[in-house]
Amino acid sequence: MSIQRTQVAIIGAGPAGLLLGQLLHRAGIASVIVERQGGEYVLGRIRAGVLEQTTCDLLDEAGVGARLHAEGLVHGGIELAFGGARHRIDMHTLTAGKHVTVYGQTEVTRDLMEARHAEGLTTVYEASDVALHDFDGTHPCITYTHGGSAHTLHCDFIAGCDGYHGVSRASVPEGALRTFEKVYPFGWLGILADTPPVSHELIYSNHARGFALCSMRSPTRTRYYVQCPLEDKVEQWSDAAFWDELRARLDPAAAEALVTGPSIEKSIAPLRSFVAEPMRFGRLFLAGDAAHIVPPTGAKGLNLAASDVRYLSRALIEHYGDKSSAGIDHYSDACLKRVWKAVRFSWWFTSLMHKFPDTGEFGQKLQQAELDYLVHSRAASTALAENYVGMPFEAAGHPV
Ligand code: FAS
Ligand code: PHB
Repeated sequence: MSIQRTQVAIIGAGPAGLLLGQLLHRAGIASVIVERQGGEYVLGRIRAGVLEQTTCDLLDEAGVGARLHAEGLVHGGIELAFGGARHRIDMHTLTAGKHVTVYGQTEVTRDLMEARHAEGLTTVYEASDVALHDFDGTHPCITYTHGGSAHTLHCDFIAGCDGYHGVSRASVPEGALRTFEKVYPFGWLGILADTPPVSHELIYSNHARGFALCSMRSPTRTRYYVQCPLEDKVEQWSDAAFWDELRARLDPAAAEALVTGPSIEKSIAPLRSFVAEPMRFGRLFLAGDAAHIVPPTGAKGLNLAASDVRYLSRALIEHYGDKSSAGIDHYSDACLKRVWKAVRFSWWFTSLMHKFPDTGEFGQKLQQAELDYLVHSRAASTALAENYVGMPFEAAGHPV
């Protein structure tokens, strides 16, 4: 049995937990991260690909932005494909100079892991039976098993960064939490391949056969998705079947330009919108997917995790530095104002771009009409652009 102590116990070594640990360390605040999986397993999960500028700024603040700036692809626009044609949304112009950066979540996680290791900070991988205690009091702690031994980690605060299926939200007393959820009647089948991108920017395609997305990780590595039935299993989809379906959902020019190759990863992700309120319980703070989930259509999941960590790191730094609890007391409200705007945008963009079994031809005609309006209205395109590049942090009278 080991007894340890730190200032902030972080559960989960995904992007939220690692980024929080790094920002706290740079402010002289100690943390220990406890992670259920091994490091290679965490890196093996292929997820997000698009970073908002505010996320990039935060990675710079954490001292891990070098490779991002060297290898990340700066994108000023996206393309919407429908009715056999592609229409570019010039986000850079419509948002007076903003852009997004294409840089995979795997690389963000790797950069954060390497920085934490280089600083000699503690991350306990392959920890099991993680449990949270006394976070409604002033002396919280977590217990866990590692290497066959029981461990207790005493702390001042617990950051629940353990994702949608984690233990943190599940540890909140019954009735203290309100949840809001919408499950979509389809999933995304994603493929990673070492092939050149079909276009230099992302293509979101609304097609009668279903949604498709052409994304990338680098000039030589692509990430593609097709909407698929919820009951599909990834084993049903050969590479050839995937490429044929993707090609069938693209405009003729993109279909012609598509370069196929063997998949190096292939997986199906379900789509849901989910928010848990509030995001703070005494000395426990939920951040990232532990508190909310969005369908990946708007590329918001990882960026929302970074947004929560921005608020939480500033609140904890204020607590230890200025002995003020203002940021801590404001944490949940500040996060949720931004979370719900991203949840709405992700729901709207998902509703616009996907084929819904229950809305039939009338629903598809409405989608075509909205897309036609969207690409020909500066006001509508601007609304899409400013949400996609990321809403500004509101000066809410607290550290932002
Ligand atoms: P994460 O889920 O990344 O990390 C949580 C960590 O906690 C994990 O490492 C987990 O092993 C650990 N953990 C869980 N339970 C624990 C316990 N009891 N004890 C200790 N550790 C525990 N977003 C996009 O923007 N675009 C996408 O295309 C996209 N695709 C996605 C596909 C999938 C299958 C999933 C699940 C999510 C996807 N997302 C996407 C969203 C994703 O990028 C998340 O928003 C992002 O990973 C959030 O980061 P974290 O909050 O750190 O949660
Ligand atoms: C990705 O590259 O994985 C990606 C990009 C944009 C999205 C979703 C996923 O909206």
